[in-house]
Amino acid sequence: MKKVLLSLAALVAVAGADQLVKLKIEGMMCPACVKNVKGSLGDVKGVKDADVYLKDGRAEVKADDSVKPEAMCDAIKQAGYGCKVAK
Ligand SMILES: [Cu+2]
Repeated sequence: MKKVLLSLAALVAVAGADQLVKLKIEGMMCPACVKNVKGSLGDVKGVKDADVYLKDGRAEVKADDSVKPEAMCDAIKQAGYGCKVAK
């Protein structure tokens, strides 16, 4: 039993790692767009925080390591904006 608990703790530690993903976003025209994009990103499971920059047309997303950047872009595209993962 003790062994199981220990490996569970190790799993949580691994899953708890964060990544910072940079996205290029097209089509944002005003603060409402920023809000839409932020909201869409927030709906993606594992996303913890998102900074969206209207003037630069980009976003920085803090998320769990398990989240695929493509999933973030898909959510933004569904909201009607263009999105590419910036490298
Ligand atoms: Cu707008």
